[in-house]
Amino acid sequence: MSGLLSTPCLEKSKHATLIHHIHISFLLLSSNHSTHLSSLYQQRKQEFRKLIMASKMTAEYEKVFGRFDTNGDGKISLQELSDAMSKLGSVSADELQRTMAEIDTDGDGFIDKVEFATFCEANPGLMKDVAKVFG
Ligand SMILES: [Ca+2]
Ligand SMILES: [Ca+2]
Repeated sequence: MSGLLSTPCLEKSKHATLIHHIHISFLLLSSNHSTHLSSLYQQRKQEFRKLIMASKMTAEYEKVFGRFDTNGDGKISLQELSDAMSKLGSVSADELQRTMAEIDTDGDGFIDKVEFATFCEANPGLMKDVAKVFG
């Protein structure tokens, strides 16, 4: 049993080191403006987001995210958020827009897993209620 338990810990510290490395190159690249480096920077940024996601996304968040993301494309649209929120109780269009704006921090109109996990972490009480309804 202890052997089984030690694996996720190792994985976690490996992630932490990787995140650290990528974060450093991220900082270095962001100070340079050449086109080549800026595309590299975009790539790094994506890798960085994936790593953040891997370290933040717990099994519980995954499960709740899956309930919201009904078409399974890996992001939550305004319509999917609306469907999910109506299951929790009635919400006005205004509340829906505000919730979307609050969670969708990069403003692309969709909630991705990083944004979702960040919101879950910031609102543990709310997420418990949500998990009860969708769990
Ligand atoms: Ca979706
Ligand atoms: Ca977004």
